[in-house]
Amino acid sequence: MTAWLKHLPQTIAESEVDLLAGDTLPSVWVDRWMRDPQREVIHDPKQGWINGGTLLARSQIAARKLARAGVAAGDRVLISASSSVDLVVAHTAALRLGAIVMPTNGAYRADEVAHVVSDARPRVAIIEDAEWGEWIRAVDKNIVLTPPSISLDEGPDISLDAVKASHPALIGYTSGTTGRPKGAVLSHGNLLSSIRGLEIAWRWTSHDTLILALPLFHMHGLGVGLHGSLAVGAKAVLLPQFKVDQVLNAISEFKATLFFGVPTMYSRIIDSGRANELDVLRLCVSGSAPLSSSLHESIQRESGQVVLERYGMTETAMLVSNLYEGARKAGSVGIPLPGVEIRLEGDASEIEVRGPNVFEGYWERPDANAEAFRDGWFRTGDLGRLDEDGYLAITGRAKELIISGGFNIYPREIEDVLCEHDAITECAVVGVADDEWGEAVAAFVVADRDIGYEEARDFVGRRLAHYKRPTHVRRVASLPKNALGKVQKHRLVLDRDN
Ligand code: MLC
Ligand code: AMP
Repeated sequence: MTAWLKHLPQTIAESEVDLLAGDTLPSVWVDRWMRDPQREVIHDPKQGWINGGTLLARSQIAARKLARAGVAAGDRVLISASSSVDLVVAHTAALRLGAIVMPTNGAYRADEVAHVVSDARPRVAIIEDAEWGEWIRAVDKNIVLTPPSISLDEGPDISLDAVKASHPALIGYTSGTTGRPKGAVLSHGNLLSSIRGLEIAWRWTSHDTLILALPLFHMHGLGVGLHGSLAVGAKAVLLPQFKVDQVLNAISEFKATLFFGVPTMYSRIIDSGRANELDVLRLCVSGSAPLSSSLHESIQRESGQVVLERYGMTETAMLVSNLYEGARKAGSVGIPLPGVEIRLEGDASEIEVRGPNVFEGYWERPDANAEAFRDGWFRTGDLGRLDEDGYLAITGRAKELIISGGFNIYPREIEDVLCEHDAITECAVVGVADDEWGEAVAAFVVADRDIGYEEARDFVGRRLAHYKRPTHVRRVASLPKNALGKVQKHRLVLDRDN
């Protein structure tokens, strides 16, 4: 039996599942907004509720402005801003125009911004930080800059919504296994099929209201929370920051039914002593990083909510999920979502995936594509085990990756920066278990003099996003190496706290 049939409600037969129904996300959204223009769709603290009719009109105007600035179908538009109605309008406008959106983490510093800009060469950058403008223009002075409100001249009426499922929609930057971040190109069909799968699996309907405090520059907040809410005609309440009190107050104020978060968010909700207020929700979802069994149990004990854990990636959108009606197992990410197939390969049992949600490849990186796929299956770099019910547990990673508070950190990037420090001759960075963040960054340095914790953090923080700063810094006489001179990271262990 196809594993994913377990996600279907009794009312839907396998033959009725059409993961590309509507063809593209913008066409599905536009259809909803035209059919029910009065319906409230998005709320932000500044603009309040915006209905479908307003989104339709505002995204059309924004698209004309982008077109006037030179954006044509297939051109890239970088978007980096905190969550707001304006950001949603800008994003939907770019997609309706057929542009490829590059959602970019606002914590990036100059080098990180320069890398994605020179790699994907956006025509327009929608940003809220003047410093970013300088960094972007240093790469290419012709890139048009605008705040999320799109303060550009409006062009003539143009035809929108002409994209097809096979056309590229997003470039999400991720480092995969090695090297500098690569752009994973997701098509409209990839994104739509993932949302259609979640719509079925999580019984997501227009009656739902999601509290969305995740940033809108990653798959979790953008590709699941925002895209899904817009596609099923549900409501989304945007919170530009994650503050426990604001989230819990919003749940009650907006009579919310859904909350999606990373484990660090759930851990903070437990620490607040207000976790019982999650009890009114229809569904709590966790993803992007492992949810420990103890946190899963605490949430259930405090609120009665059995959190549904799921697993996804930038390259694939959502892959596997626990069941809505059926077991939600702590420590497991569940069963493949509709249309998704998984297999475990090699001695290490690497998780490989196939399905309409899986991206075609990295932006202008045929070399990386050759490594990323094996016989048409995408190699996730995660290791897994299947139990007797077909539930997948993630048991480890083949790729060098630290996940801190749901953000991915690649040790190599921090090592390269630390090695620029004039007192550091060698260094190695590893992830260590951390109660709040899941994992934290530990740097082991060989240095001519003592490098203080603050000095190392500042040094990294000036060059890389804040969450990549080391939480632990150790000066060591030498790094453990094997006969070939490769650092044996498993032998780097913290003996005491900073
Ligand atoms: C903030 N800090 C972090 C951090 N976030 N440090 C390590 N890891 C992080 N993730 C630092 C700040 O710089 C600050 O340092 C200190 O922690 C306290 O900051 P804060 O204001 O309390 O943090 P906050 O802004 O509340 O951020 C915490 C958070 C955020 C959990 C809300 O990290 C977050 O939004 N995480 C979600 C990431 C996400 O969306 N991932 C999805 C990836 S998609 P100092 O020194 O100034 O005190 C994906 C696919 C899939 O993985 O399957 O979903
Ligand atoms: P990203 O590249 O930011 O999309 O992150 C994807 C990675 O996050 C995956 O390859 C996993 O390693 C990890 N991940 C996502 N969801 C989970 C989860 N529920 N449990 C453990 N790891 C997860």
